[in-house]
Amino acid sequence: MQEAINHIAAACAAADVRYAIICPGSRNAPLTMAFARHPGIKCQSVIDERSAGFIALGMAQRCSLPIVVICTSGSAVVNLYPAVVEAYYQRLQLIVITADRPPEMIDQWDGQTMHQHEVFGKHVKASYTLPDRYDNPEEFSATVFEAVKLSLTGNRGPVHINVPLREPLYTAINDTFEYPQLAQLTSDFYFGNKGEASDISELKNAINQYQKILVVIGTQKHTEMGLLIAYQKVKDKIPFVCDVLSNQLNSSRALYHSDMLLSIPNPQLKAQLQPEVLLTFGTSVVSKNLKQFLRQYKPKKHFHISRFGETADPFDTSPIQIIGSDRDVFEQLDFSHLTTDYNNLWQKHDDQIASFTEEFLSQPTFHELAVADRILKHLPDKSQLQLANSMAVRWVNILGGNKYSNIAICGNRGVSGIDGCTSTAVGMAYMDDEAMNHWGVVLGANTVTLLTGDVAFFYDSNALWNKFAPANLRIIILNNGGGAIFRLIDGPGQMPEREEFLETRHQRTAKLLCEDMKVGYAQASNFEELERELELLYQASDRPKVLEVFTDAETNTKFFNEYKQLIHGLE
Ligand SMILES: Cc1ncc(C[n+]2csc(CCOP(=O)(O)OP(=O)(O)O)c2C)c(N)n1
Repeated sequence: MQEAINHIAAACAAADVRYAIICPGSRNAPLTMAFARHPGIKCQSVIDERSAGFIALGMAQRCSLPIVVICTSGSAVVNLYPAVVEAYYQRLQLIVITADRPPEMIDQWDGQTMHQHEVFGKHVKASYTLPDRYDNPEEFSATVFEAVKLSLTGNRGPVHINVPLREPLYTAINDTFEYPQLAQLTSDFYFGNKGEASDISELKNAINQYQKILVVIGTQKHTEMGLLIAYQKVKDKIPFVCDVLSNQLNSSRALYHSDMLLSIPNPQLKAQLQPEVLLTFGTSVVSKNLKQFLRQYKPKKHFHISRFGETADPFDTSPIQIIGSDRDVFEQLDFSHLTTDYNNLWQKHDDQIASFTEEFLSQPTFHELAVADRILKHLPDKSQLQLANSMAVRWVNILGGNKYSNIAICGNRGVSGIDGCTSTAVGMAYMDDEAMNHWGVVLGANTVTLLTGDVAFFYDSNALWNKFAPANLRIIILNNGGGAIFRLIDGPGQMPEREEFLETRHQRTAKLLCEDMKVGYAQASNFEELERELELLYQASDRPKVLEVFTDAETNTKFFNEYKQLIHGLE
């Protein structure tokens, strides 16, 4: 049996797997041995499967390589589910390998046994259950190679490989394994798998016919050079709205404050800003105000441009799908007839919000929006920012955090759970710490900062329960004593159950947890402490560091409401 299992590791290595996260267990011991002894695969141990899934996801967010996560049978498998779903919606190349019992043992009251075949349902690109006979190892490697390739093909995504394992499991404890030599996935595969380019005549006609062309860039993993070049050509004529996870156009004069701009309840202004033609790139947008604006003030035509095509219709505008590279599409379009009026209108309002926000945040009161602003201004150059769900990602969106040059921003907006944000940051920091010499990874170890709320942090505190917690990781906890989002969003405001059942108020701090996990810890409760601790936070260390910033939820709410009111009053 072990020989067949070794073919799984060999096929993964041939398909460019360099990293595997392995969770403990007995049923998966043959897999553990096969991967841990493979000379081309670096393995790390993570105990908690939910955290392991998100660590692998953070690694996949940071690089182009397929990332393997392995666990034992039973409930261990479904603890990977949150990360699998998130990877599915973020289109990340996660290779989930689960040990299973042989089929005759399912439903026989045996321990750690459940239905694992296709357990991730529609949230994987494909599910495979390998044979429970081991006399044809080539079948194992062929299936696994295909699975990893599928994960990397077109719109990426997770795949599930379920491996029934029959006792005895420990036949090869002292063996030195010989792995089969398999044909490698060529680099042409990565560069060659573009979709068929679309005919763009309808797009050309629409651009020629109208004046108000709006570009909206949703979540994208990397800066797309094609978009950057296009932007330089048309920036005076076409507004480019960059959502917080768009990773585009940093430090140029694109629009970063559309969230607050479009919160202004002024129908005349919105009618003026309404696009005739909408061009979208990337996937989802964080800004609810932007979504609502586009749903209500619909363009006459919406084109979505992507490499492989999409099926989503987030603004209810029936987008026409254009398959092609941004650069190729833009190069074929002529914008010479456009005036600068429409762009000037967007730009004027965006600038106004930017300068008003600066002025508002210069007040001495210590509240979370002002804290987030200071943090953004202290981020080290060329570093990574991971944003936890809840207010962290929203504050940075409101502040146009993506305008700061050289900061790459990620977040788990696939299904927006608070359950794996810290683990994702650990995975991302680990990849940067590795800084390996591979074209898929940015060279040089960078700092990764996680900005998180207190509930999200405590929810996923097992993220730090491993030996490799990377030294380049910095965690900033915005501790307001609960899920303060439920005070800030429209709806739950005065609901009597809010504090107990939504906000879940608590008195916890991260101090003891950090001591326990041997992680650096500091606190701040005013601007002076915050400035001082932010300076210290980014000094080099051999372990991760946490800075916990305490604010008062009521003050945060009061100032945010005041900020919104004042913005709504801007002419
Ligand atoms: C797994 C999961 N459970 C529940 C939620 C619903 N939820 C969204 S935000 C939030 C509270 C987060 O609180 P915290 O991390 O302290 O951030 P804050 O609201 O204070 O910004 C909850 C429970 C979720 N998004 N994901």
